[in-house]
Amino acid sequence: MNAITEAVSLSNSVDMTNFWMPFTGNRQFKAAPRILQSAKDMHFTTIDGQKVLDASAGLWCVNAGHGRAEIIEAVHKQMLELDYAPPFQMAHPLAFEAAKVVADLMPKGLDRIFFANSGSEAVDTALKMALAYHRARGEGQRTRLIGRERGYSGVGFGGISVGGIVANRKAYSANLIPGVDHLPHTHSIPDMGFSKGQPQWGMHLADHLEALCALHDASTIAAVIVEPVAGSTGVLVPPVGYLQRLREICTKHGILLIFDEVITGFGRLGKATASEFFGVTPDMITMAKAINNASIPMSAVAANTQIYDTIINASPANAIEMFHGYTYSSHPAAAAACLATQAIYKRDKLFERSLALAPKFEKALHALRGEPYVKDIRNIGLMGAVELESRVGAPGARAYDVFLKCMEMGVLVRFTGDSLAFSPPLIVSEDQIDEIFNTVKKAIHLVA
Ligand code: PXG
Ligand code: PLP
Repeated sequence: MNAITEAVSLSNSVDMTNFWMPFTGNRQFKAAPRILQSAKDMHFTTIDGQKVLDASAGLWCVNAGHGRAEIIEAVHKQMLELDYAPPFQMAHPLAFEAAKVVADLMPKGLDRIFFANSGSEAVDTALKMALAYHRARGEGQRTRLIGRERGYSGVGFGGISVGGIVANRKAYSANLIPGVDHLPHTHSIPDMGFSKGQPQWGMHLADHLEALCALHDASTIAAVIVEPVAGSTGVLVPPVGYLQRLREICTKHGILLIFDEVITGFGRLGKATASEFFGVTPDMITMAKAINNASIPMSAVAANTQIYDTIINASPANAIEMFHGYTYSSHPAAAAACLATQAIYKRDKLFERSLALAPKFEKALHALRGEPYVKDIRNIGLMGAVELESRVGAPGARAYDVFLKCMEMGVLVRFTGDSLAFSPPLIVSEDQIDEIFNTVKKAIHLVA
């Protein structure tokens, strides 16, 4: 039985009415569902037993590959011992241990770790920290937040306000955080098409931050938040010098710089952080996903010591210094998974492996240049995208069809608009990299 028949028969036996699926065409999906049953290492298995190579590490998150026994055992053990501990006014040992392990991987100075459960919550947390920090140092007028066009920082009201994806914003437009402004995105195919790694063109776009400082007055701006590499909108790699320039302008004007590393964190670029990879240190880093191999919801903000000290010391000694936290902040199971995951990354040298595989990945990806409808290809580390020409009047349809065809041929890719995105687990083999891009090539020929 093929995947579609089996999945449709599942839809006949299971009532699919009640599950309101996230970021999914619910009607389209439920008419022809794609159901995953299990996963191990580099592969998912669908409900009908078809093996599918995971070219996207789930949603950019399963960096150590699927079904890692050490993580599962650590979670199991932890759940037997302590299933839950309130994180407000109480704690458990693994919370401190996980914070220490994460802090040790962060750039120097970003050593205070606040836990949340999703990238969206980490972003909200970091934005609140920025406001609290300026307030604590007597600059409470710094309330303005600066994001970027084509940025994705999750779906909380904070994230969609600083984010730059129209579809995520338009229905909520009147209720977005007031006073937010945006930098221009850095993508321009005529100027940087088919760049390998960082484009040479585009550093000047960071100077737009100076223009925003001139427009609003820098003294009203609390923070700038950008993804070092924009992931969700199709792997937009920062131009050479761009992040350095943002850092300089922020420092000059006393503005906090936040890197949203929910996708780039934990080895995607071959280092623990994109910050380390690019040699630019922000004031805060948001992370999630691969922090614990996506096995249990967990995210974090790493803040520099000065931000922590400023906020903490602004309150009386026995007061709660920051009114913020989640029921599941530093959940014991998530913390156990985090420790086990980080031990795997370290023992198996997966960040180094990612760095070493990047040239092979780049070569195989860019070999798609010249194939039908391929409009641009871009990459950095183990993340890459192929942008296809849109069909007239049907944006996104071509990439969707390629995604379906790849799935049928046993490879799961991600698509966004008319871009296909690739971010395999860091355990991917060279042969599997070839398998991914050979399949994509065939799929483009078959359906594009
Ligand atoms: N910041 C960044 C940079 C992200 O990529 C979030 C925040 C929000 O994280 P949560 O855990 O709240 O989803 C993200 C999430 C995709 C895709 O296919 C990307 C994300 C999530 C789902 C799909 O591009 N990124
Ligand atoms: N809504 C209500 C009624 C709550 O009591 C709480 C937490 O206690 C929340 C929302 C927030 O939930 P969480 O801490 O899981 O983010």
